[in-house]
Amino acid sequence: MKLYHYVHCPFCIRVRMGFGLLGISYESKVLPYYDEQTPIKLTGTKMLPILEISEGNAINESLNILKKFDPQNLLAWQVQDLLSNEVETLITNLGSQVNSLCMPYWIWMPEFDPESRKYFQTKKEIKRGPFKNLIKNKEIHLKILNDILFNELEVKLTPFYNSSTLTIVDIMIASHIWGMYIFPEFQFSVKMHQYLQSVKHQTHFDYHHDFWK
Ligand SMILES: N[C@@H](CCC(=O)N[C@@H](CS)C(=O)NCC(=O)O)C(=O)O
Repeated sequence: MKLYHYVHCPFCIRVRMGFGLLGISYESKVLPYYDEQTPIKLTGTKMLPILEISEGNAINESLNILKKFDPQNLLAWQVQDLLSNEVETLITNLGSQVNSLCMPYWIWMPEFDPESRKYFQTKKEIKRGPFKNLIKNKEIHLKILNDILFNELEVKLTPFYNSSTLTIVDIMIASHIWGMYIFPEFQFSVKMHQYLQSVKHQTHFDYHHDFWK
């Protein structure tokens, strides 16, 4: 099987983490961001992650991909079903701040060649405004992010989100905030860092693996 993904993409990280925990092996294919043709040919939409299960059989949507490969419910999907509204709100709020903070830095990682950088920045600036302003306003985004991390996330860790063992919800959360590890000078609290490292350990996750193969 082939997983088409972007290294920075939280939804792609979900699948990489989930497959790591489930012990599912795949060929990793990092696509350049400007490549519209490959995803459209595979699923009809320019959206990753995409899993090509076999020739002519490809699926997208991170959670659907993971569900298909977890018949034993090792990711405890009932926790996500039970908390779906709460988790969706949390992830949307976290994602909004993480994207505003990390997008201007993601584009300087090796995954982005000049053409991809230009494509990404042009597309994302339509929604978020000039990246220059995001950098200028980073203290505001950091303050909001830290408040959410502390008040809405840390308090729910027991030591996983509303659970004593890791569930799909932890993969959804960790993949969405992982990008902050590359944000200059950002530090997670000790508890948050331990939580993320625990998710990393159990999912055998290696963020930059594809750059050093
Ligand atoms: N609901 C989808 C969301 C996937 C998604 O939003 N992927 C983004 C990257 S983070 C994408 O492919 N964007 C393409 C683009 O903006 O050109 C999932 O869970 O897989």
